[in-house]
Amino acid sequence: MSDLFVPLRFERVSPEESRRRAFAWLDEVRRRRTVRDFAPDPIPMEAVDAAIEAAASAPSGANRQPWRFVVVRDAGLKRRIREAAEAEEREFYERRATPEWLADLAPLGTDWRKPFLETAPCLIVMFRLDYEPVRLLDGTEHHHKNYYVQESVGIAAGFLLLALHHAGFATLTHTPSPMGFIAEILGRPKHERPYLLIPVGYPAPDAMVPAIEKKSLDEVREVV
Ligand code: IYR
Repeated sequence: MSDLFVPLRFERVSPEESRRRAFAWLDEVRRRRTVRDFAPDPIPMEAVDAAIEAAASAPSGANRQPWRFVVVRDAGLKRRIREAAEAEEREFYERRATPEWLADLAPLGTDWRKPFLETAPCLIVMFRLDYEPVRLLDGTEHHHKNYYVQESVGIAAGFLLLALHHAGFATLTHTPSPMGFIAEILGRPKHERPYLLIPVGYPAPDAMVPAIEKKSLDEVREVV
């Protein structure tokens, strides 16, 4: 056998154990909420790094791992990101958003103000890499393509949100649009495209969340 393969490490558990684990996990996952009010308290950064490693273990097209995570802790950078995001968001709420879109957002109580971009002790900015530049021997640059980038990065983002939740942190999946300003402020190379901005921290002691519900199993799943 080729030594390009190694034995799978897999623990097969009983159906009862699967049921127990699945419901315990469901219970934990359901307690995750998107939080918009953060405490300024610091969080243990080794735990954030472990969550990023968990995210980076996600499956990806041809295992190309087309992502990059930038952890922003610097107060000056957070302020610049907040100012630029609020300018874009103002434009969105006051001009670009359709009435239908604004009506859909109303239950969430959001507006153009984004204080959490400064309050949260850290912002994880996820970038998608549609290709990676490779310098060839003749000095020219080749763009090595990545595959299924949207799918891959979406899966990694899901891993990240749950890993951070499991570690005891609150998160917000924030997508100011357009997001080009983030790459500029963080001085990222042009093959890195901003994908998600995830403030991470502890919730403010008086944090409130919208009273929204998830669709029931019967509404989201069919068995054929
Ligand atoms: N990006 C804006 C608007 C917004 C859009 C959606 I879709 C949301 O689920 C939430 C917000 C903002 O962050 O306020």
